Amino acid sequence: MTDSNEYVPPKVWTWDKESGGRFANINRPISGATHEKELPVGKHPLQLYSLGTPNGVKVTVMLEELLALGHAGAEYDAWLINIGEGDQFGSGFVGVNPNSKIPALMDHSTAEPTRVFESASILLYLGEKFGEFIPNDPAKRTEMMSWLFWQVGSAPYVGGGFGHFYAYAPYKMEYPINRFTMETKRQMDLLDKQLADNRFIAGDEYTIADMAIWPWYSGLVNGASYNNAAEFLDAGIYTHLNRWVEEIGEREAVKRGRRVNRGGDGYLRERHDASDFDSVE
Ligand SMILES: N[C@@H](CCC(=O)N[C@@H](CS)C(=O)NCC(=O)O)C(=O)O
Repeated sequence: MTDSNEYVPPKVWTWDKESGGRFANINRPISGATHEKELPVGKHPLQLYSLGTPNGVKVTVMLEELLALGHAGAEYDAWLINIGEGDQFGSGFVGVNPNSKIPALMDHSTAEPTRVFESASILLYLGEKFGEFIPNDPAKRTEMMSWLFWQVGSAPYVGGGFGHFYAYAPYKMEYPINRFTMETKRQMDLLDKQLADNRFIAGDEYTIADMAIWPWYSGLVNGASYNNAAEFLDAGIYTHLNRWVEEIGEREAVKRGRRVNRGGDGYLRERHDASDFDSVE
C-alpha cells in the first residue's frame, strides 16, 4: 500500500462533474427532476418503468411468475427507463419514484392510482395484492421478510461497492476492491450455508426473497456481472449457491422476466403482451 496519492478532503465538498468512471455523467448530489417528461401509459393496470438490471429483473420475474399462475390482473406494460441517458430524472418518473431509481410501478387498478417504488416494496405489494409467494405461516413469513430486507441492505455493498470499484471506477484501487470483495464473498458464503440446508432462501417455499436475491447473486456466480467477476470471486466454491442459482434459472417465468427491458437479440426493450416474447424468439 502506498499513500503517495492520498486524497486530502477539502473543508467542504463541492460537486466535481469530472470525477470519472462509469455513471459519472448521471450521478448528482441533488434529488428531483431535471426536465419535464411525461411517462407513457399502456393498456394494462400495471405500468412498470424499469430496466433489465438485477433490481429491475426482480419485478419482471415476479410479474411473469404471477401470470404463470394464471393471475390475469398481473398483465403489465414494461417501459424502458434508460438510466444512462438520465430518464430517471424526468418529471413523470420522479412522480412515481422521487428517489429517481428503477424499478418503479404504477397500479391503475386502485381507486386512485398507487405508486410503488423500491424493488422489495414492489415485490411485497404484488405478493400481497395477489396472495402469492409470501408464506402464510407467521414464522415462515418472518424468515422470508428477514432475507428480503437482508437483500436490500446487502446489495449496495455488491453493486455500489464491489462492482463499482472492480469494474466501473476510472482506475483500480486495492483498498476498496479488497474491502468490498471481502464483504461480497462473505455474503456469498452466508447464502451458501443457508442453501446447504434449505431448498429455497427462506425454507421449502419459493418466495419473493428468492426473486430479490437471485438476480444479484446469479450474476456473480455465472459471470454475467462486472466483466465476469466469477473467477476473481472464486464463485465455484459456493456449491449450494450454484445449485440454487441453476434451479431458479430454469424456471420459465425467470427466463421470461430476464428478457424484459433490455436491448439485444432475444430481449424486449418494452413488453406489452405475453406474445411479445414470441416475436423475438
Ligand atoms: N434500493 C433500490 C435500488 C434501485 C437502484 O439502485 N436502481 C439503479 C439501477 S439497478 C438505478 O436506477 N440507478 C440510476 C441512478 O442511480 O441514477 C431498489 O431496490 O429498488
